[in-house]
Amino acid sequence: IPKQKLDEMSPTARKCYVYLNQTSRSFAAVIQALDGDLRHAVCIFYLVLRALDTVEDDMTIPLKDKVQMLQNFYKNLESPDWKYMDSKDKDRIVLEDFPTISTEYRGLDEHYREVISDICHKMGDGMSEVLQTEVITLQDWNMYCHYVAGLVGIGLSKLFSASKLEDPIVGKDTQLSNSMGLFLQKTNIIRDYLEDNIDKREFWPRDVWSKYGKKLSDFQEKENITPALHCLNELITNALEHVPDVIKYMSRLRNQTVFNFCAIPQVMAIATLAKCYNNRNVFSGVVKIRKGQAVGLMMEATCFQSLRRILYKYAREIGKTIPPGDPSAPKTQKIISTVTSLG
Ligand code: PS7
Ligand code: MN
Ligand code: MN
Ligand code: MN
Repeated sequence: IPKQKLDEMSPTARKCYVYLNQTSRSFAAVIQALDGDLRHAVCIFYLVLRALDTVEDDMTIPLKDKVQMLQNFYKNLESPDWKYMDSKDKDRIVLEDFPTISTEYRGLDEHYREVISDICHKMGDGMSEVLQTEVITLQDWNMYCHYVAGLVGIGLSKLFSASKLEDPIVGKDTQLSNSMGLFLQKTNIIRDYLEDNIDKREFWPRDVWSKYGKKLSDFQEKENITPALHCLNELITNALEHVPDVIKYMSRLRNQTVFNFCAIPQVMAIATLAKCYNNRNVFSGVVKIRKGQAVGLMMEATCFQSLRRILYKYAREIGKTIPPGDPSAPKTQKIISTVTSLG
């Protein structure tokens, strides 16, 4: 943000950008590059959801209290004094200084406020529902991902259209916005197998992993590596099913800053999936794309043609590494052919 703009900003607005940069490695730069008043709306949307997710992730809050907090969270947007001082999370600042964020929320245009409040309400309800049940079927998996990421895509798309930087259809077509979020969230859940397992959180759907093992944590044992990889490859194949929707969604965007904001997380996700595919390190550590690769992707993903080139490249890379005897091989092959032949 230019220095002159910073000088004009109120102290609470300025603090919000400090919190954005403190709490997000992946979104801070692209949010700050957004045009017009969309930038501030998305910044506040991010911080509100970061606060809600910090409550969801806090394993020290008793279940009953957490359910109440999540369901009522959207009401805090209207309460100038609400804050929460008992979090130990690395991002606790957004809860401890929530009054700064809610002050900025209340200063937003009412079209933006409606979207943010509605998504926050639905996400809090969804998170509290999922807390009390296990992710069993693929339908459960899609449902959880809808609550924590599909709704983000739907809300962001409505903000884009409300800003007039994008056509009304972008905000109305919730199926495609949902897919944009699901692709990111599934990638996150697949990659974070070990981290979530250590935290005793299970996001891999049981109907899938139970075909390959007795317990999800058994995939950490060296002797189970073959079924573990088969399970991993099946989930990656499932995530790839969202790519055709991602391409269609991205083809509708007209504003360059909105395009970059949307494209960068999607190309990071497909590069991450390509790196995780059939990779045993998912079960023993963190699999992350290299910094240089990430920077290259961010610079390249600035127009529809290059975005498509990147998606094809990683899809083909996965296609080349399908191991013989993998139970999902025909399905994987099929979705890769679909993605690489889209006109
Ligand atoms: C409002 C930019 C662009 C149409 C906090 C962006 C956590 C993957 O928890 O921080 O650390 O493992 O790595 C972001 C669609 C949401 C979905 C969801 C809101 C894309 C609260 C991102 C960010 C829609 C629930 C962050 C979904 O991952 O996860 C804004 C279009 C927050 C997007 C969470 C996850 C996001 C996530 P963690 P990360
Ligand atoms: Mn969470
Ligand atoms: Mn989280
Ligand atoms: Mn995660």
